[in-house]
Amino acid sequence: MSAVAALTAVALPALPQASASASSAARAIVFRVPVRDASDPQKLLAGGFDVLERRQGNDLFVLGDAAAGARLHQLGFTWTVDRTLPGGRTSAQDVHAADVNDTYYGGYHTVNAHYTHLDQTAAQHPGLATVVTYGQSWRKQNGQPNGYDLKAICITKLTQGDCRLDPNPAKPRFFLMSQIHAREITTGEVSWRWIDYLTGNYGTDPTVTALMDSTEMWVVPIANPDGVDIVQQGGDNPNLQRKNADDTNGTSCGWNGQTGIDLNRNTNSHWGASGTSDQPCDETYPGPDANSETENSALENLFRNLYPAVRGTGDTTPAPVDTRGVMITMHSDASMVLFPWGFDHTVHTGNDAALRAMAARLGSITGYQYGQPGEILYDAAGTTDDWTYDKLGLASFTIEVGDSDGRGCDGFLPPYSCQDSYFWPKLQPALLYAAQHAAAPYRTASDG
Ligand code: 0X9
Ligand code: ZN
Repeated sequence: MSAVAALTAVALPALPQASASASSAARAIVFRVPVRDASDPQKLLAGGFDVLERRQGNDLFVLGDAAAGARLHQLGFTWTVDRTLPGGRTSAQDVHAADVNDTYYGGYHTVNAHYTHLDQTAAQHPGLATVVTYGQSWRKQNGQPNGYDLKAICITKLTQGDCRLDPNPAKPRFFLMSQIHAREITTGEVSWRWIDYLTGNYGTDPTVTALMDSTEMWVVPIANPDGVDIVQQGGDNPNLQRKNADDTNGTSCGWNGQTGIDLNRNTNSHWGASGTSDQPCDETYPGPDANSETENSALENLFRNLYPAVRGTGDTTPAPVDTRGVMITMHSDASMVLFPWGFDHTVHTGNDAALRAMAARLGSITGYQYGQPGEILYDAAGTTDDWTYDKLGLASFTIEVGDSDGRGCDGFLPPYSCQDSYFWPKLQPALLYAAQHAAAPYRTASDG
C-alpha cells in the first residue's frame, strides 16, 4: 500500500480536534509535507496534526499554526508553506470551502476550485442547481494519485422531475462543456461565469428567469480533470497538456504535454478516419480503440441519459425537425464556430441548413468564422460534437474561443484579466442564444 493509500484507510472525519491546530485567533497555515514512507501518514495523525483530505502525488497537507510547523520539524518532517489563511479559519472543512479560491497562473481556477464552485452553487441555490457525479477520471479509476471524479451541474428553476437522468424530461436541455483539452484554460472560466450568470440573475433578470423557468442548463466545466491537474501543476508556467493522463499506450512520451489520449479524437463516431495520428505520443492520438477512455465513455453515458437517440444511422439522415437539445463544447483558440461533420467536410449532415444557420448566428454574435471544421480549419474525426450529433441527433457545436479582436488575449494561456474584460462579455450572448434555442434548434435556427 502506498503512503497515500495508507492515509485514505484512516477515518479522517473521526479525528479529534488536533492539538497542533491553530487557535481561532491565530493565522492558519497549510503546510505541504512530503511523505517519505508508508508509516508517515499514521505518524501525522497519531501526532494530532490536522491532515487535510487533499493530497498531491506523495505530498500531504497539514493545517496548523507556526507551532505546528515547529512540531513537524521536531518529528523529522520537512515542509513548505502551501498557503496561509485568514485568521479564524482553522478546520479542514473551512479549508475545503476555501478551495473555491484555489487558483494558478494569475487567477485560473484549479480542478478542486471548479468542483467546490459547483458544490457551493448548489448549496447556495438549492432551488436552482444540483450537482451530478457521472464517473471517474482515468487516474482515479486506476487508483492513482491526483485522480478526480467527473462532475456536472444542472441549473434550472427546479420543479419536480427536473435534472433527472431521464432522456425524456419536461424541459429541453442546453449542454455546455469545457476543457476536454486541458490546456484550453479559458474555456473552463467561461463555464464558471455561465454558472454564476444563471444562478445569480434568476428572479431579477427577466431573460435569465424565463430561460431558467423553461430550460435545463447542464455544464461540465472540466471534462478532462486529470489533464487539467497536469496543467495547473505548472503554476505560473502552466504545462501545456492537451490529452488525458492515460499513459498505458505510450509509456515513454515524457511528462511535458505528450502523454495521454486525445479525448477529442476518441469517440466512436468515424473514429480514426481523419485528423488523427497513430503515434501514442502525438497530440492527436485517438487511443487504442474508439471510446477507450473513461472520460469519454462516462460522458457518453451521461449524454445518453439526458437525450433520446432520435437520429437514424447514415451520414445524411436528418434528425427530426422537432428534436430538442443543443450542446456546445468549448475549445480554444481559433475564433470559430464549428458544426458536424468534422470527420469529412465534403459530407454534409441531413440538418446542414439549420446547423449552418445557427452557427452563422453564433458567429455573428461572437465575431467568429463559422463552418464545418474542414471548411475553415481541418477535418477531425472522433470528436465530441460529431458523436452527439451522430448518435443522438443533438444540435452540436464547437466554439473555438479566441481573440478575434487583437486584444492581447490569444493563445492557450491568455492573461487572466482577459476572462472578465473580454471573453465572458463576448461569449455570454452566444451561450444565451444557444440555450434559448434548446427547445427546437432545427426549427428555430434561422429565426434570429
Ligand atoms: O483539433 C481539435 O480537436 C480542435 N482544435 S483545438 O485547437 N482546440 O484542438 C478542432 C476540432 C474540430 N473538429 C470538430 N469540432 N469536429
Ligand atoms: Zn481543443
